[in-house]
Amino acid sequence: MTPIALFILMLSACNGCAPHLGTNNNHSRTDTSPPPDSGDTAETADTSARLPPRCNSLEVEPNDSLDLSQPVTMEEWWCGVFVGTGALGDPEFMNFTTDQPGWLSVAVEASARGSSADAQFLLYDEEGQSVFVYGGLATSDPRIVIPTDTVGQYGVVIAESGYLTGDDYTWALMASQVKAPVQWTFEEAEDNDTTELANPFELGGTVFAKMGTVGDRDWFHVSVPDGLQAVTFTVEAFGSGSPVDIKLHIYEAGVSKKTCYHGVVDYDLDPDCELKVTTSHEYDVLVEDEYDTGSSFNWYTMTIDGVVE
Ligand SMILES: [Ca+2]
Ligand SMILES: [Ca+2]
Ligand SMILES: [Ca+2]
Ligand SMILES: [Ca+2]
Repeated sequence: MTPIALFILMLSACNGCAPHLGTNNNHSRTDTSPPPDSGDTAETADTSARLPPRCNSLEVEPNDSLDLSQPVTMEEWWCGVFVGTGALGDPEFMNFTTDQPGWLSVAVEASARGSSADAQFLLYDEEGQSVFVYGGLATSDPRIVIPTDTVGQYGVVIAESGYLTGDDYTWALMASQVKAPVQWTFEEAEDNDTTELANPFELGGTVFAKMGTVGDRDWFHVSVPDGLQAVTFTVEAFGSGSPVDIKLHIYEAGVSKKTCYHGVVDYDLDPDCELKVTTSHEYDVLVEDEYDTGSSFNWYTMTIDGVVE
């Protein structure tokens, strides 16, 4: 069973509930008490002396279904352990509420803290949007950084990739407000899904955009001046915490010239490519999500610039 199948199974197991936080679980941000039916609260009342390093609070089992999802406070490390002998390991359902729009970071640390666990998580919001978050390029610990336009509740399901459990299979979760990890000069204007609707792009600018829906296609058009040797197209997304894997198709005067999948090194998922300028000065760029996952979590920026001869 793949990790994705595991998550789907876990979510479908809870009374057929969709991945959203229902009214039965409507804890406020300041209410850090466990859900009503989650068992004896004494388990948290007496843990201060036993808190592991760099942990503000501990999970409360059972938290293995949406109904038992545990509210956690933002800006704090919530720590737990994958324990037990269930076929699906020990899923950890947690939730938190943002109190202001802005950028949100959700991070799970395991291997960075010496844990044996290969942690992954599913993040979902009240709209029913969800995203799977795996380890990054330099670490097996998963983290996501996304813009949040509105306040609201988010759910996190943390799981061990092989459903393994044990005393050394620890994890730590923190949701926090962060600064925007990127800068931009303008935002995309949908609908830009065809060449005719391409957003005009000024050389030297940076667009902020999203692969917002399944099937989203973002077209941009740039005219470049005389005297350029090449045009560069640089994406920032996965490397700055976005879950999206972007690819670019570049057209010169309507003719397909290049498809860019990654950066200078193959394992950098963010395209960074260059096209030599020939006789034409008209370029169109089609931005696509490699896996067409489509959600408002899937942000990216793209800079188009010129290389002078
Ligand atoms: Ca646990
Ligand atoms: Ca659990
Ligand atoms: Ca878009
Ligand atoms: Ca679009």
